[in-house]
Amino acid sequence: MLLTRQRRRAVIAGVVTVATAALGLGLSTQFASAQTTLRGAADDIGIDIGVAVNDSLLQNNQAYRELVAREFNSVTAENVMKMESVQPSQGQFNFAPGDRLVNFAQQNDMSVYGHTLVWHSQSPDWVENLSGTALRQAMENHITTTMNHWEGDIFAWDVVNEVVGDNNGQLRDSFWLQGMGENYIRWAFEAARAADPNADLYMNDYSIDGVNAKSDRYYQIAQDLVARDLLDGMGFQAHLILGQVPGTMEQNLQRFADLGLKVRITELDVRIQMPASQQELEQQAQDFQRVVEICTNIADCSGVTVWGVRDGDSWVPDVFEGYGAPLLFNDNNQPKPAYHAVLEALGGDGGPTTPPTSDPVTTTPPPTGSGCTATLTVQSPWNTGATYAGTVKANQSLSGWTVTWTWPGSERISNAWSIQGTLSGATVTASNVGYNGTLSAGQSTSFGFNITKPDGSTASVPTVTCTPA
Ligand code: G2I
Repeated sequence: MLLTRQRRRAVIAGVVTVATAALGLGLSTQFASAQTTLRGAADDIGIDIGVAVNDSLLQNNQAYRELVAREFNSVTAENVMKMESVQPSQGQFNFAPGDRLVNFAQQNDMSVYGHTLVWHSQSPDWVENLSGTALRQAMENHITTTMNHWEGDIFAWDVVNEVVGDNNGQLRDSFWLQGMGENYIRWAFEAARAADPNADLYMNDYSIDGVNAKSDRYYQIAQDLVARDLLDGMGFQAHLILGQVPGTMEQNLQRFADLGLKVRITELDVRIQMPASQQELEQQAQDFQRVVEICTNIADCSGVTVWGVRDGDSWVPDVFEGYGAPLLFNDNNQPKPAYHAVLEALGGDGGPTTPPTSDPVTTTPPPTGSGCTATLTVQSPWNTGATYAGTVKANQSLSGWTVTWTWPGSERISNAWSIQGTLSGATVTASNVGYNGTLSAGQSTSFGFNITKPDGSTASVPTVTCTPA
């Protein structure tokens, strides 16, 4: 099934009804849906959660395909729709790899975002050697032929990519600019509009996520193209560094939306200096969450696309030496803290899908000298919750035990196993259940629970008192 602009709007309309019904029944107090996949949650709120797809992994790696299809409702070709891939020799088009992605997307009910028609990088040599009218004709022919081929399959295109340089907002001094002059941008959009009037036409770039000279220049170009009805959206790549979501990002996207444009986060990743610590992975989760929230805060944000699936798939280590781990999944296809944070930001249930079995974050030092000692360990934190493991160790033989502690902040137990008692308030008084009360000296037993912490604070580790029954 094709996911066009029109269909997405219909999806949004459907969601309003469902959400209203749910509220009427009093089903939701925290407005979190029970969705446990990114795409389930994103579908509920009518936006795209996309991913850049690597063609050779798509062909050869079943686990990769399953992960993409399970978690994302939109795809972008990481490389195979670029000009050097689509038209390696003049007039000879190779659509097969792109078709493979389009077929995969249609089989899995995903939309396809087109990347990209006019870019200074990954262009074939033959086109770089043209100029003047010959270059213009080649550009227009590439746009027309490519968009016609995927008309109805690709709902939006990065018509031009990275056309502003990093030097004070000047146009990038590319072979396109040198060969045609600055009108080439408008000519590209005119060709694109004519080729597929139903596709959304975007500009796209990096380092324009906040308000700065480069995004200011895009704002000017956008005003001109909007006045000519040639532009529908602005793509913000958001290749970010840990802890550096620009403070002006929401304001920046909003000013483009206020021009009547859609906005989209098109290539999100958050790179970390390696090796990444647990604390850095938590910071990364917050960064991802913030970016997704910026999109959900803006009515005309069409979605968020992450630039790759697993950390090992990313372009980052090849280009930024010493940096890595920028994505939502690790190389065992397991979700990272950032995944849970994105799921929550989309309104889904960010709870852990695979609590880690090792590498605990924090452990309380056990008090000594009493009949029993107890510890709490944060096993798997996410932004507004965490899973804890508890242990009770008998220092003498016991026929039962009680552990108590007080949460310092908004933490509250939502569900627990292998304990019972007064669990849900700020002060917890929990006792053994039937099977784990009798312990001989030196023996240990375990229990566990999940908490919610609506204020997003760090999961704390309170001091636990253990008392024999
Ligand atoms: O550079 C990151 C992204 C910046 N915005 C535009 C995106 O299109 C760009 O994507 C990256 C791909 O993720 C990389 O996979 O673009 C790179 C090229 O500029 C891609 O890298 C290239 C490698 O450098 C080549 O060695 C390789 O042959 O991918 C090629 C095809 O696999």
